[in-house]
Formats: sequence, C-alpha cells, structure tokens
Amino acid sequence: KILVTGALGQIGSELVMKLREEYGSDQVIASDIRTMDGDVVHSGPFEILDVTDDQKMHDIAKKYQVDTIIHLAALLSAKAENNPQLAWNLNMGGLVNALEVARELGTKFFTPSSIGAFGPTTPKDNTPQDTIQRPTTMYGVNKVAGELLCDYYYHKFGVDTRGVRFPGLISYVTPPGGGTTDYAVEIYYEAIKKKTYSSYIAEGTYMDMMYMPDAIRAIIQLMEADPDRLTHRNAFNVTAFSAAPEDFEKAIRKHIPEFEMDYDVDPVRQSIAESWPNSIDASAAREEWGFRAEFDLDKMTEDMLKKLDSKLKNANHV
Ligand code: VAH
Repeated sequence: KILVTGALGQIGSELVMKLREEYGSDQVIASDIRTMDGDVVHSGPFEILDVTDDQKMHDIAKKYQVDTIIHLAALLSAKAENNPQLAWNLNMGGLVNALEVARELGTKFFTPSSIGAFGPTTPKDNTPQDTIQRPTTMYGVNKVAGELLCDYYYHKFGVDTRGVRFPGLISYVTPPGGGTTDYAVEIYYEAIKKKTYSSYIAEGTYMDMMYMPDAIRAIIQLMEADPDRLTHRNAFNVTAFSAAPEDFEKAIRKHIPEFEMDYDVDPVRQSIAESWPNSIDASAAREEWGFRAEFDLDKMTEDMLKKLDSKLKNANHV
C-alpha cells in the first residue's frame, strides 16, 4: 500500500488517481492537511494529515501497513521565499518525519527535488547530474538538504529512497501553489479565457519544463526501477524541454492566432528563475532507469489547450 502526502496538490491530485488506476483504489491512501471535494477524496482511502505531526503520520502508515511513502507535501519556491521560516519547518520538518516513518516501518520512499536545488554558481547550460549546488533560495536550501537527507537515510539506515529533480510542471487538473514556473500554467488558462497574458517572468528567461503526464510516469517508472541499476538516488535530473515565455507564446499562437502576451516582471520570482539552470542534462535518468519524456512544447500545448478548454467549458456549465 502507498501513502501519498500532499495528495491534493498539483502533483498529488494526478498521481493518486494514476496510482489507484495502476494498483487498485484501496492500495493508495491519499492524505493532505485539509479535505476537499473531488476524486482524490472519494475514489479511495483519504486521511487528514499535517506532515509536521510525526505521531499522526506514523499512526496512519501503521494503520494501513503501507510499504511505500510518496512525500509531496511542501511549500513551493515563491511562497517559501516569502515565508522562509515556515518553509523550513514544513519542508524539512515534514521530510524528517516522513523519513523516520519510512525507517521505522521499512517502506520505500519517494520525494521530489527540483531544478531549484541548483544555484547561480551551478553551470547553467546542460547542468550535469553531479555538480555544484549552492542555491540562494530557501526552497533550494530545502531541496539540497532534502536530497542529502534522503541519501543519508539510504546509506545509513538502508531506506530505499529515490527522487527526481523536477523542472517546472504544467498541468490542467490542479494549479500549482506558489511556484516560480507557474507562469507556464497560467498562460494557458489566460490564453483560453482572455487571449492575452502578462508574464511575470522576463522574455529570454529559459527554464526546464515538463507536462504532468510525463512527471507522473517518471515517479512510477523510478519507483518500479531495478535498484541494482541505480547509482544515483536523490535526486535524478529529469526534463522534457527548456523554454522561455516567448516560446510558449509562439506555441499557443499556432492554436490561438490572436493570442497576445506582454511582460510585467515580478522581481522576486524573476531573481529566483535567474538563479536556476537554463537547461539540465537528464542522461543519468535515461541510463539508469530508462526515462524519456514524451511531450515536447508543441505536443503539450496541443493537449493542454484541448483539455483545459473542455474543463473550463464544463466549469461554466456547473
Ligand atoms: C516552483 N514549480 O516553481 C516549482 C518547481 C522548478 C520549479 O520547483 O517552485
């Protein structure tokens, strides 16, 4: 059985449904700090869990006899930069609690890192799997510490920990909460609703991106990978493509020719974005567990606009 924390978030809300489809609804226990109407809560076991409550996490894991923990509960980069102390307590406190439960119950363990685990002194183009990591954001500090902690629990206690460094994730099911790459999600909503978008990230700012179906597949593929093939564990660079705001504008215009974008740069999120790589090297993930993204920018844009259009139309009919 699999316990997912942060199950109502951008990744969790889709991962839970995919895991329930693959392994059976009663095999996947979704948890989050609050409940919310919808498939995640109604299609299988759901528990209210604040991941800073170690006893509650232990009790839930024990109650369901889980053998895998997928720990997604966290504050993303922009929110973390605005509230660094809360970010440390939630991102690190939650992670330590989850790793301790994994150690006590002997479960497998997954938690995502991010391209945010790299900083301004990291080589920016084709960023290597193993390279300098001195991020200048609280989120990045959390991600580097998290990677080191997960590797420690593997080497010291034999906990089977695995992780990926996610790029910006784009999806139409649940919006991200307070990230720097969220512009790449907002632009699609605005393109459909208003045919215009004002980007808070400046023209020419390249970041790695990935469509959520590829991200979900990456998590499942890594967790099912043969452990003997893994020389890395926390965490693998993964990406689908590198893009700047104007690339999204061009891709969207192929479907909505009248779409217009302008810029209203947010200095906080712009400086976070500039401290991250332009593009990362994901060859280790390909070599060690065969990961290949399937959606490039154009293929993602076609699917995203189609799915989002019908979602927004249905929402209006409610
Ligand atoms: C964020 N979407 O913007 C997350 C992610 C690489 C970006 O970590 O904080």
